[in-house]
Amino acid sequence: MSSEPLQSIVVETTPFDDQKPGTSGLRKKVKVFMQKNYTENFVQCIFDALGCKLKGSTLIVGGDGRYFSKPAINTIIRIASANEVSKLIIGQLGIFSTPAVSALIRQHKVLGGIVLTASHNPGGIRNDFGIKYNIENGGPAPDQISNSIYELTKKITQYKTTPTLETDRLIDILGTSKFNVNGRDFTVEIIDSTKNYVALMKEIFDFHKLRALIRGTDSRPPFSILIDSMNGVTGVYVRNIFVEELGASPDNNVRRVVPLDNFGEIHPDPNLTYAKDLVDALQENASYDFGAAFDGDGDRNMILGKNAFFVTPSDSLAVLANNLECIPYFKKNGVHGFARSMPTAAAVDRVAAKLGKEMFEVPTGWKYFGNLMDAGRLSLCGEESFGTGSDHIREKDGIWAVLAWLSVIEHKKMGVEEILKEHWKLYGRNYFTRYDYEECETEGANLLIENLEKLLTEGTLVGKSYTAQGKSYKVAKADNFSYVDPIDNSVAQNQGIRILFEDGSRLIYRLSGTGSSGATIRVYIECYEKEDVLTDAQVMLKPLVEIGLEISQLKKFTQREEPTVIT
Ligand code: G16
Repeated sequence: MSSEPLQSIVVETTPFDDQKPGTSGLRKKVKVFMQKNYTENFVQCIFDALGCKLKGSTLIVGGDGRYFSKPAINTIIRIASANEVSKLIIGQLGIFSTPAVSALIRQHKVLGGIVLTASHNPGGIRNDFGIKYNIENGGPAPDQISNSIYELTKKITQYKTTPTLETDRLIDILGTSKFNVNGRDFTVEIIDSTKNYVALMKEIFDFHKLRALIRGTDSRPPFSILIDSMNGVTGVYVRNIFVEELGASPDNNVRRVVPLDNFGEIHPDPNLTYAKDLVDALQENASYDFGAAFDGDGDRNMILGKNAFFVTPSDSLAVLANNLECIPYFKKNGVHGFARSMPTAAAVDRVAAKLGKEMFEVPTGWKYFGNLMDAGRLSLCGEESFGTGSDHIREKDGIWAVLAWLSVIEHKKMGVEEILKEHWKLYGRNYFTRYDYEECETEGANLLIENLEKLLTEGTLVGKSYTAQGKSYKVAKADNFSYVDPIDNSVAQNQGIRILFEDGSRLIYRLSGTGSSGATIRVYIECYEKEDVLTDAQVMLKPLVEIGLEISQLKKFTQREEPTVIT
């Protein structure tokens, strides 16, 4: 608490040429953010991009607690105070999951929030840090705001700060501190990181039923879960929700639930490669009925059944869409439309068609769902990149997805594998896999995309047949995906190269927008089978994978024999 009048100052600076936000905010190595004025410049540009709305505003600030979070938050506090922000609401120790920030922005009806995370990218001094801005609906800034932030970073000459504002231990202790900066009040409120989010989950789901599922009843044995926070921010929420509220055992049902600033040197990305520990744990111990993992900032999720039966995110979305009525939130609010990102397999489209719901296909990036939700046309959406969520907030939400799955399991009184098999029997199966080639040479990756674009321009792909392993596929359409937002008519172009075959199979290529070094090439492969629903996905998709590598000449452009990650 300080009432002594403080004066802000103006600091001269020069622009950095690498502050273009990616798929979701600016993500770079910690050492890049540590450069003199680097973080300051970016934060000032966020504020400048907000224009006159900033004056007198309140913002939420917090993140996954990764290395460099505290100095970044202190910088934000000082720069906010000098830019006439009225109040910052910050998670204790700087901790908020990404979904929790979204929930708080909405609950407090504030201007927006700053989320400090590089999501699923590794943390620690040698790894990644990130800053992203979320708007008043709680969602990631749309392209138009990110672009104006980027334009400002290219010409910034000064930033404003209050160097004498004492930030030492400010974010460690709950409570409100008031400052007087340039004669104006500036407040910093430090709040509990979990309280609001836990209350929201209790409104959405029937915790009584979920507790009975996990603890067991006289007529039903406990449903044994293993929830893995991968040393990320969800640890604090998992302890609170699954252990304290739902009665899970702190020793047997949850793991890696203490958030670490370097995630214990693991890659906190919930997929079959980086969450292999969890897969192994479920394979080794058949008494577990269910497994789930989250990424560093808590917006991604992976769902596993007994013996580590893997649910693709695309199937996860379709199953939830088909069963939403068992969740109190949807009973109360109704189910409007569904949506998925373009590379996500089209399993949910079949559910939408059957249930007579609107269905949207948007570019990769959660920011593209926000307008549809705000317009009341979208209730549930997901992405193949392990994101699932609903219109309760405007970010994807890992813990929400797990609670939704447990609700479906409780309602249907079936295990994960049984639920999937029933679903495929009813709808057929969209087989899907994604090949990631991480940290490739940027030049080779760009040439690969340019070469594909050339094929599109030449128009030689359409009508051509490709054969591999005795299976033939004829190209029906090939393009670079573009999207017109049905609400504000904004256009997003060049969102991924699509090769669509006559039988509905698809090959998609795009460069990741979330990496911090080199280029990551993603190849998405999908086919649909009405009857043959129980073949292993990698076996089923092998011919298409071969064709995908042939068309793109991936090995030639990257010198890579194998992908880094297959999901
Ligand atoms: C971000 C976005 C997601 C997107 C994902 C993958 O996730 O929020 O909407 O699907 O990136 O992006 P890319 O394929 O460009 O790497 P997160 O969890 O990293 O914030």
